[in-house]
Amino acid sequence: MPDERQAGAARGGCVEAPEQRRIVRTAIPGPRSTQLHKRRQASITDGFGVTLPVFVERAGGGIIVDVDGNHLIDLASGIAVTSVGAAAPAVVERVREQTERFTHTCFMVTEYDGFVEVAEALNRLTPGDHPKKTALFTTGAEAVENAVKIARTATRRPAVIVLDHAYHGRTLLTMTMTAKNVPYKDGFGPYAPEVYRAPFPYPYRWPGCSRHAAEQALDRLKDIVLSQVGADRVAAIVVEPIQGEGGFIVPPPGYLSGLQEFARAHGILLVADEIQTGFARTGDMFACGHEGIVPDLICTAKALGGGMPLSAVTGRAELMDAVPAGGLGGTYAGNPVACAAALGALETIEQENLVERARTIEALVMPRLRDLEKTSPVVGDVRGRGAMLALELVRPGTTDPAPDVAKDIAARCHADGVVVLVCGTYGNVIRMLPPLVIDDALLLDALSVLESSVREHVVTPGTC
Ligand code: PLZ
Repeated sequence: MPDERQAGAARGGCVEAPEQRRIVRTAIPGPRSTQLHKRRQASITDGFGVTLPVFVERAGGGIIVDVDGNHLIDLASGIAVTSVGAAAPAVVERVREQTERFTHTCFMVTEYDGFVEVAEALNRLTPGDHPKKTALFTTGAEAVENAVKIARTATRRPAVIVLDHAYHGRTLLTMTMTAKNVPYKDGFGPYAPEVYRAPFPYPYRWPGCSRHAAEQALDRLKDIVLSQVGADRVAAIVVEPIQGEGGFIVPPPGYLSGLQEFARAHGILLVADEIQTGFARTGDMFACGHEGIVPDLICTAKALGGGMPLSAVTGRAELMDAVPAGGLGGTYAGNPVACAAALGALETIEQENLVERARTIEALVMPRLRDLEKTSPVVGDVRGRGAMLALELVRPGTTDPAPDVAKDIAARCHADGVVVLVCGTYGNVIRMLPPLVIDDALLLDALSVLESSVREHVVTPGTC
């Protein structure tokens, strides 16, 4: 057991919050992480990848402490999960209290109030003031699968429309709905039927003038629905209001409202996948809020559970009630400990005004990313909203994706103690998803590391 954890155990299980400062004591990964990683390789399937083979001892605020005593700045939040930090006091306290009372009953066997309270909170917080109901599940993919099941039952239609660059999960249906082949789909087919794909308006890569991207993407989608699939066969259009894994792609103004208008006109349900964007991340409680759209169903997960596995589908009450009793569920759906954590996370998001905090993060970071875009020929585009920000790396003077450059810059950040993630259909986007509670000083330190990693890359001969 690492010394610091022993000290924590000696204090009666009370682990000290990590010092909010970047400290690089060893090579990253250090010797203890390397040793543990060897054990992992011998015992765990190669099917799981890893961004940074560092083993974590504790985490909190904007810091991850590894087993070698390095303090890494967290710009990943475990992929947009720990928005309130990885050990937020309100989450820890409610989880502790709940686990002492009971860890599980199965909500389909006997009920508990945490499930009801989370559902009430989601009905209140999600866009629109119409009557809403909620179903809780465990993972994001499960929420998307269930949204499709609900949409099919409510409309009695089979087809689902998804978009280029979309990511919806790894289960059979959600993998089918996901756009990118390697690593998500390759070799895992045959895929689920009745899933059709339309273009997503990716401003940086839209052929011709990006000013027409919203309108042209909508025209293509309408054509696919009306002339290829048949509008009266389409149950739902599923959209990430800002695409996550696909590369932090923000659709141009007018696209989401155009989608909503078209869906309504044809009795098609609009399903927003806000699994990555939800709960203050983009500087609004939900990314749908930036364009004022009100989806029929909204899928949430990640930040909802404050680090515990919890997901939800929230939507118009009459749609949610279309499924007969017993049609939805799951042994662990809305587990009581996860619900307790969610109540702590939601309380923190609201009380600490993390929506505003995400906007402040954008105001601190975006101007510096824009400078980087102007001065570094490998940076083709910078984009995002709130605390969901990204750089797209290209071959200088072109828009050709440069995944090797993204990988090299991420590796330099990692070596200097900053955890960033790479994403994008072409693997060439570096994304930033800091916990919303990160200190300004830490955030700016991480940004300086990112800036020098980009600049150092450029001066290294022969790499691009
Ligand atoms: N919808 C928009 O971002 C999960 C994927 C990590 P689960 N994104 C992280 C990986 O490589 O497996 C995600 C998402 C959006 C759905 C999901 C799926 O959520 O909780 O991973 O099932």
